[in-house]
Amino acid sequence: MGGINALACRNRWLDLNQPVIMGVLNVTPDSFSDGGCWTSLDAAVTHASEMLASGATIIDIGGESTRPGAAEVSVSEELERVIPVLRNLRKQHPQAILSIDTSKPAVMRAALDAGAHMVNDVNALQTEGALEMLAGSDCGICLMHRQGTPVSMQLKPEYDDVVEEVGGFLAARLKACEAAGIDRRRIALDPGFGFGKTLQHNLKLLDDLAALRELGQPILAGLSRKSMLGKITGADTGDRMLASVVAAVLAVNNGADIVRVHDVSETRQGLRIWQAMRQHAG
Ligand code: 7PJ
Repeated sequence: MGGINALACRNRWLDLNQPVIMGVLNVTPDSFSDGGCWTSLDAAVTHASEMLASGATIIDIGGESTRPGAAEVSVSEELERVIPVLRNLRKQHPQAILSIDTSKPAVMRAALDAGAHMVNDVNALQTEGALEMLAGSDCGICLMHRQGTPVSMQLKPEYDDVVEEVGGFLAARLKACEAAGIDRRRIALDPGFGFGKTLQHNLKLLDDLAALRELGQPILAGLSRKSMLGKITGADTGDRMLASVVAAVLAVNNGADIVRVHDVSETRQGLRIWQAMRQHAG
Protein backbone atom coordinates (compact mmCIF):
# COMPACT_ATOMS: atom_id res chain seq x y z
CA MET A 1 0.00 0.00 0.00
CA GLY A 2 0.98 3.62 -0.17
CA GLY A 3 0.19 6.80 -2.03
CA ILE A 4 -3.37 8.01 -1.84
CA ASN A 5 -4.81 4.62 -0.84
CA ALA A 6 -3.26 4.83 2.58
CA LEU A 7 -1.84 7.23 5.12
CA ALA A 8 1.31 6.36 7.05
CA CYS A 9 0.67 6.66 10.80
CA ARG A 10 3.73 5.45 12.69
CA ASN A 11 3.84 1.67 12.65
CA ARG A 12 0.72 1.27 10.52
CA TRP A 13 -1.05 2.23 7.33
CA LEU A 14 -4.47 3.81 7.60
CA ASP A 15 -6.44 2.14 4.79
CA LEU A 16 -8.22 4.74 2.66
CA ASN A 17 -9.87 2.38 0.21
CA GLN A 18 -13.09 2.98 2.11
CA PRO A 19 -14.20 6.27 3.68
CA VAL A 20 -12.69 6.67 7.13
CA ILE A 21 -14.50 8.18 10.11
CA MET A 22 -12.55 10.31 12.56
CA GLY A 23 -14.60 10.73 15.76
CA VAL A 24 -14.26 14.05 17.58
CA LEU A 25 -13.33 13.78 21.26
CA ASN A 26 -13.32 17.19 22.85
CA VAL A 27 -11.75 17.37 26.27
CA THR A 28 -12.21 21.12 26.50
CA PRO A 29 -14.55 22.58 29.11
CA ASP A 30 -15.61 25.34 26.70
CA SER A 31 -16.21 23.26 23.59
CA PHE A 32 -19.32 24.67 21.93
CA SER A 33 -20.83 21.67 20.24
CA ASP A 34 -21.21 19.24 23.13
CA GLY A 35 -21.21 21.70 25.99
CA GLY A 36 -18.01 20.24 27.44
CA CYS A 37 -19.78 17.07 28.57
CA TRP A 38 -16.68 14.89 28.16
CA THR A 39 -14.24 16.66 30.42
CA SER A 40 -13.72 13.89 32.95
CA LEU A 41 -11.40 11.05 32.05
CA ASP A 42 -13.99 8.29 32.41
CA ALA A 43 -16.58 10.11 30.35
CA ALA A 44 -14.06 10.85 27.62
CA VAL A 45 -12.85 7.25 27.42
CA THR A 46 -16.43 5.94 27.43
CA HIS A 47 -17.42 8.29 24.65
CA ALA A 48 -14.37 7.33 22.58
CA SER A 49 -15.15 3.63 23.10
CA GLU A 50 -18.69 4.21 21.84
CA MET A 51 -17.41 6.00 18.76
CA LEU A 52 -14.99 3.15 18.02
CA ALA A 53 -17.76 0.58 18.43
CA SER A 54 -19.93 2.64 16.06
CA GLY A 55 -17.40 2.66 13.24
CA ALA A 56 -14.78 5.33 13.93
CA THR A 57 -11.25 4.32 12.91
CA ILE A 58 -9.57 7.45 14.28
CA ILE A 59 -10.26 9.29 17.52
CA ASP A 60 -9.26 12.95 17.36
CA ILE A 61 -8.47 14.16 20.86
CA GLY A 62 -8.56 17.91 21.36
CA GLY A 63 -7.80 19.86 24.52
CA GLU A 64 -7.60 23.29 22.91
CA SER A 65 -10.83 24.77 21.61
CA THR A 66 -10.32 26.18 18.13
CA ARG A 67 -13.82 27.57 17.65
CA PRO A 68 -14.03 31.24 16.63
CA GLY A 69 -13.27 33.53 19.58
CA ALA A 70 -11.98 30.75 21.85
CA ALA A 71 -9.51 31.58 24.62
CA GLU A 72 -5.97 30.20 24.41
CA VAL A 73 -5.03 27.28 26.62
CA SER A 74 -1.63 26.85 28.31
CA VAL A 75 0.58 23.87 27.47
CA SER A 76 0.27 22.43 30.97
CA GLU A 77 -3.51 22.68 30.97
CA GLU A 78 -3.74 21.11 27.51
CA LEU A 79 -1.46 18.27 28.60
CA GLU A 80 -3.52 17.65 31.74
CA ARG A 81 -6.61 17.32 29.59
CA VAL A 82 -5.34 15.11 26.76
CA ILE A 83 -2.49 12.92 28.00
CA PRO A 84 -4.47 10.80 30.50
CA VAL A 85 -7.14 10.22 27.84
CA LEU A 86 -4.51 9.21 25.27
CA ARG A 87 -2.75 6.77 27.61
CA ASN A 88 -6.01 5.22 28.63
CA LEU A 89 -7.29 4.80 25.07
CA ARG A 90 -3.97 3.43 23.91
CA LYS A 91 -4.30 0.69 26.53
CA GLN A 92 -8.00 -0.07 26.06
CA HIS A 93 -8.15 0.20 22.26
CA PRO A 94 -4.80 -0.83 20.80
CA GLN A 95 -6.34 -1.07 17.31
CA ALA A 96 -7.58 2.54 17.26
CA ILE A 97 -5.69 5.29 15.53
CA LEU A 98 -5.30 8.13 18.00
CA SER A 99 -4.96 11.67 16.73
CA ILE A 100 -4.01 14.72 18.77
CA ASP A 101 -5.66 17.98 17.74
CA THR A 102 -3.09 20.60 18.66
CA SER A 103 -0.85 23.32 17.25
CA LYS A 104 1.70 23.27 20.06
CA PRO A 105 4.98 21.38 19.49
CA ALA A 106 5.28 20.53 23.20
CA VAL A 107 1.83 18.94 23.21
CA MET A 108 2.65 17.06 19.96
CA ARG A 109 5.80 15.67 21.59
CA ALA A 110 4.05 14.55 24.78
CA ALA A 111 1.14 13.07 22.82
CA LEU A 112 3.46 11.07 20.55
CA ASP A 113 5.29 9.82 23.65
CA ALA A 114 1.92 8.78 25.11
CA GLY A 115 1.15 6.76 21.96
CA ALA A 116 -0.63 9.11 19.53
CA HIS A 117 -0.44 7.98 15.88
CA MET A 118 -1.38 11.22 14.21
CA VAL A 119 -1.17 15.01 14.66
CA ASN A 120 -4.10 17.12 13.46
CA ASP A 121 -2.94 20.73 13.32
CA VAL A 122 -5.38 23.51 12.40
CA ASN A 123 -2.29 25.74 12.09
CA ALA A 124 -0.70 23.42 9.48
CA LEU A 125 2.63 23.16 11.38
CA GLN A 126 3.30 26.90 11.10
CA THR A 127 4.00 27.24 14.85
CA GLU A 128 7.70 27.70 15.54
CA GLY A 129 9.31 24.29 16.03
CA ALA A 130 6.33 22.22 14.85
CA LEU A 131 7.83 21.12 11.50
CA GLU A 132 11.11 20.08 13.12
CA MET A 133 9.26 18.23 15.87
CA LEU A 134 7.32 16.11 13.41
CA ALA A 135 10.28 15.62 11.07
CA GLY A 136 11.78 13.62 13.93
CA SER A 137 8.76 11.33 14.12
CA ASP A 138 6.81 9.05 11.77
CA CYS A 139 3.25 9.96 12.77
CA GLY A 140 0.44 10.81 10.36
CA ILE A 141 -0.24 14.51 9.91
CA CYS A 142 -3.27 16.58 8.91
CA LEU A 143 -2.46 20.03 7.55
CA MET A 144 -5.49 22.33 7.67
CA HIS A 145 -6.06 25.68 5.99
CA ARG A 146 -7.40 28.63 7.87
CA GLN A 147 -7.42 32.35 7.24
CA GLY A 148 -6.59 34.43 10.32
CA THR A 149 -6.45 33.32 13.96
CA PRO A 150 -9.29 31.82 16.05
CA VAL A 151 -9.99 35.31 17.37
CA SER A 152 -10.02 37.14 14.02
CA MET A 153 -10.89 34.53 11.42
CA GLN A 154 -14.64 35.06 11.09
CA LEU A 155 -14.47 38.88 11.08
CA LYS A 156 -14.04 39.42 7.36
CA PRO A 157 -12.90 36.41 5.37
CA GLU A 158 -11.87 37.38 1.83
CA TYR A 159 -10.57 35.45 -1.17
CA ASP A 160 -10.29 36.14 -4.88
CA ASP A 161 -10.66 32.42 -5.60
CA VAL A 162 -11.13 30.40 -2.44
CA VAL A 163 -10.39 26.99 -4.00
CA GLU A 164 -7.20 28.23 -5.63
CA GLU A 165 -5.99 30.02 -2.51
CA VAL A 166 -6.73 27.14 -0.14
CA GLY A 167 -5.10 24.73 -2.61
CA GLY A 168 -2.08 27.02 -2.98
CA PHE A 169 -1.65 27.29 0.77
CA LEU A 170 -1.89 23.52 1.29
CA ALA A 171 0.56 22.91 -1.58
CA ALA A 172 3.02 25.32 0.03
CA ARG A 173 2.70 23.65 3.45
CA LEU A 174 3.14 20.23 1.83
CA LYS A 175 6.32 21.52 0.23
CA ALA A 176 7.55 22.95 3.54
CA CYS A 177 6.96 19.56 5.17
CA GLU A 178 8.89 17.74 2.47
CA ALA A 179 11.73 20.27 2.70
CA ALA A 180 11.86 19.57 6.46
CA GLY A 181 12.24 15.86 5.73
CA ILE A 182 8.64 14.71 6.27
CA ASP A 183 7.53 11.91 3.89
CA ARG A 184 4.41 12.96 1.98
CA ARG A 185 2.84 9.56 2.54
CA ARG A 186 2.28 10.77 6.11
CA ILE A 187 0.28 13.83 5.09
CA ALA A 188 -3.46 14.48 4.69
CA LEU A 189 -4.84 17.88 3.63
CA ASP A 190 -7.94 19.67 4.90
CA PRO A 191 -9.60 22.83 3.48
CA GLY A 192 -10.68 23.84 7.00
CA PHE A 193 -14.41 24.39 6.65
CA GLY A 194 -15.51 27.35 8.76
CA PHE A 195 -12.00 28.59 9.53
CA GLY A 196 -11.96 32.09 8.08
CA LYS A 197 -14.62 31.36 5.43
CA THR A 198 -18.07 32.70 4.66
CA LEU A 199 -20.93 30.35 3.87
CA GLN A 200 -20.29 30.96 0.15
CA HIS A 201 -16.59 30.08 0.55
CA ASN A 202 -17.48 26.88 2.42
CA LEU A 203 -20.02 25.86 -0.21
CA LYS A 204 -17.58 26.50 -3.04
CA LEU A 205 -14.93 24.39 -1.29
CA LEU A 206 -17.39 21.55 -0.68
CA ASP A 207 -18.60 21.63 -4.28
CA ASP A 208 -15.04 21.73 -5.62
CA LEU A 209 -13.40 19.42 -3.09
CA ALA A 210 -12.18 17.18 -5.91
CA ALA A 211 -9.87 20.01 -7.05
CA LEU A 212 -7.81 19.53 -3.87
CA ARG A 213 -7.24 15.88 -4.73
CA GLU A 214 -4.98 17.07 -7.52
CA LEU A 215 -2.37 17.79 -4.84
CA GLY A 216 -2.03 13.99 -4.63
CA GLN A 217 -2.74 13.66 -0.91
CA PRO A 218 -5.61 12.18 1.10
CA ILE A 219 -8.31 14.74 1.91
CA LEU A 220 -9.86 15.19 5.34
CA ALA A 221 -13.08 17.19 5.75
CA GLY A 222 -14.69 18.50 8.94
CA LEU A 223 -18.22 19.85 8.56
CA SER A 224 -19.86 18.26 11.58
CA ARG A 225 -22.25 20.58 13.48
CA LYS A 226 -20.57 23.65 12.02
CA SER A 227 -22.32 27.01 11.83
CA MET A 228 -22.49 26.83 8.02
CA LEU A 229 -25.00 23.99 8.46
CA GLY A 230 -26.98 26.13 10.89
CA LYS A 231 -26.97 29.01 8.43
CA ILE A 232 -28.43 26.80 5.72
CA THR A 233 -30.98 24.85 7.79
CA GLY A 234 -31.72 27.17 10.71
CA ALA A 235 -30.87 24.31 13.11
CA ASP A 236 -29.11 25.04 16.42
CA THR A 237 -25.78 23.31 17.22
CA GLY A 238 -27.52 20.53 19.18
CA ASP A 239 -29.85 19.81 16.28
CA ARG A 240 -27.45 19.49 13.35
CA MET A 241 -26.93 15.73 13.25
CA LEU A 242 -28.92 15.12 10.09
CA ALA A 243 -27.36 18.08 8.26
CA SER A 244 -23.91 16.89 9.42
CA VAL A 245 -24.45 13.37 8.05
CA VAL A 246 -25.62 14.72 4.71
CA ALA A 247 -22.61 17.06 4.58
CA ALA A 248 -20.22 14.18 5.39
CA VAL A 249 -21.69 12.03 2.61
CA LEU A 250 -21.48 14.93 0.14
CA ALA A 251 -17.85 15.51 1.14
CA VAL A 252 -16.99 11.85 0.57
CA ASN A 253 -18.84 11.83 -2.72
CA ASN A 254 -16.79 14.86 -3.78
CA GLY A 255 -13.46 13.31 -2.84
CA ALA A 256 -12.91 13.33 0.93
CA ASP A 257 -11.12 10.24 2.26
CA ILE A 258 -11.59 10.99 5.95
CA VAL A 259 -14.51 12.78 7.62
CA ARG A 260 -14.18 14.33 11.08
CA VAL A 261 -17.53 13.91 12.82
CA HIS A 262 -19.35 13.96 16.17
CA ASP A 263 -22.18 11.56 15.23
CA VAL A 264 -20.29 8.44 14.28
CA SER A 265 -23.03 5.83 14.12
CA GLU A 266 -25.32 8.00 11.96
CA THR A 267 -22.43 8.99 9.68
CA ARG A 268 -21.56 5.30 9.27
CA GLN A 269 -25.11 4.62 8.12
CA GLY A 270 -25.00 7.48 5.65
CA LEU A 271 -21.66 6.36 4.26
CA ARG A 272 -22.93 2.78 3.89
CA ILE A 273 -25.51 4.06 1.42
CA TRP A 274 -22.79 5.85 -0.52
CA GLN A 275 -20.58 2.74 -0.50
CA ALA A 276 -23.46 0.53 -1.64
CA MET A 277 -24.08 2.89 -4.54
CA ARG A 278 -20.38 2.85 -5.46
CA GLN A 279 -20.12 -0.94 -5.29
CA HIS A 280 -23.20 -1.27 -7.46
CA ALA A 281 -21.57 1.01 -10.02
CA GLY A 282 -18.52 -1.35 -9.90
C1 7PJ B 1 -11.61 20.93 12.25
C2 7PJ B 1 -10.54 20.49 13.00
C3 7PJ B 1 -11.62 20.64 10.84
C4 7PJ B 1 -9.53 19.51 11.17
C5 7PJ B 1 -11.90 21.57 14.27
C6 7PJ B 1 -15.21 22.09 15.07
C7 7PJ B 1 -14.11 23.05 15.22
N1 7PJ B 1 -9.50 19.78 12.49
N2 7PJ B 1 -10.73 20.90 14.27
N3 7PJ B 1 -10.56 19.93 10.37
N4 7PJ B 1 -12.47 21.59 13.06
N5 7PJ B 1 -8.53 18.83 10.61
O1 7PJ B 1 -15.08 20.88 15.22
O2 7PJ B 1 -16.32 22.60 14.80
O3 7PJ B 1 -12.52 21.02 10.08
S1 7PJ B 1 -12.55 22.30 15.70
